[in-house]
Amino acid sequence: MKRSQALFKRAQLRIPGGVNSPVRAFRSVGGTPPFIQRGKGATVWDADGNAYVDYVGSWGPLIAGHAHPDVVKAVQQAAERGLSFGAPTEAEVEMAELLAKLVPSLEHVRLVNSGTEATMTAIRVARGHTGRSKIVKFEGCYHGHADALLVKAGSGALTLGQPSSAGVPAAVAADTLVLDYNDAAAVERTFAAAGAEIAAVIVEPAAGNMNLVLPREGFLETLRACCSAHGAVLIFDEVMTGFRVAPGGAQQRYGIQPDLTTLGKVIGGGMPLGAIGGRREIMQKLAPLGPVYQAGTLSGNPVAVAAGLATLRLVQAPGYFDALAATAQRLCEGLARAAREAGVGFSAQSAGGMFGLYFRETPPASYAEVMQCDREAFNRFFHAMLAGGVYFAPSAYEAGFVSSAHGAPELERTLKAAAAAFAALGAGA
Ligand code: KE4
Repeated sequence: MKRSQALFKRAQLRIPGGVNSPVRAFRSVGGTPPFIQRGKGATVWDADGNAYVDYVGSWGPLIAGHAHPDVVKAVQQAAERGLSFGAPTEAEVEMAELLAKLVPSLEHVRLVNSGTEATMTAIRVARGHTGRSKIVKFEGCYHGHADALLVKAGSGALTLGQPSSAGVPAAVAADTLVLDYNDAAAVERTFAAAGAEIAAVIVEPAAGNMNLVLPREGFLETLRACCSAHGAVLIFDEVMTGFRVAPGGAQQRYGIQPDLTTLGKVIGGGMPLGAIGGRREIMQKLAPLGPVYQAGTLSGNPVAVAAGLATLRLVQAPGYFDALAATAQRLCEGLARAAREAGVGFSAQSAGGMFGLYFRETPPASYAEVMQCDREAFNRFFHAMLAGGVYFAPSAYEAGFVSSAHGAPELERTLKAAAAAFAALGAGA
């Protein structure tokens, strides 16, 4: 990885940590991150010419694989008509109508440039709509880097949050309550004690930022019931799960209708695009109609929207989603079988086109259980797989993603590398 090492050294002279997003720096797994030069389908190549089967997919957006011809053509054609106008365009109307068709709870939609902007706006419009300040989030869920969401649990479940990042004022964190994911009883207790002060609950309806943790039976239902009973806004952060765990997102998979939904990743197909949508009466609080301000120079950017529309057209093809889910399932079954044969404590599970790999006997159902996973074993596995030409997320606390470009050859290569990696782990290497 000589060129990547030289590039990483150079990058660190001018960019904090040498990266433009922290997880890319490999600090959780150690070593030098490969500098990726290009991607095609399920494969990416690094600056030294090494090929990898890619299960990061830019952290979810590349559901149709890298450089899909339909997406590249749509981007080229849009770019030739101009990159940005700062004026309304027909494509944005098409995107809003398509999102409302695919996710019926989206009566009104506002396009933004990232998942962070979408969740930041969702919190603000929920507070504007209810006139309340407190929000509830869950330990282990990540909703982007807006101040109000960079908060960790206070000393007790009902005590107010503390900043999880420097630079977030204690006063801002104090309005965020952090509960345990999947703990429905804690949600009920919190609403019983402070329901009238809660503007919103924001949740990853299937959590993908503490590795993959699925909602327990009744958890999302409890959130829905408590928010409805106390007039709080239920926000499903579907930036990762949207068009990933089901064609209509987690709200379709689990049959729960939120008041607001945030989207990102897949809807931009790899270009910067996010969205916030939901009940008309809440969304109409947004400027220019209502008193909640929100804006963006490049919001609804025509090139990004073109990439997103082309990607969403691909995702809607008959059988597309079932094939994607089957690929993720086959990957998980194959990895679990290889680990069992090597005597390594390991489990895996998938939800639609996303999956979790765990160095523990069973998939975790809470943040505490995720913390029981053998992180050292994951790191050794990660590097053995990277050396074998398979690129998983460089952290034990991230979910993985397949694309429609992942087929039998990619699976075969992955399971061959996994057999060697688990054998080495089993031998205590
Ligand atoms: P962005 O601002 O990164 O587009 O979206 C933030 C966000 C919001 N909500 C959820 C559920 C998310 O998963 C994310 C971003 N996900 C991470 C992956 N764990 C992005 C990768 C990164 O931070 O580099």
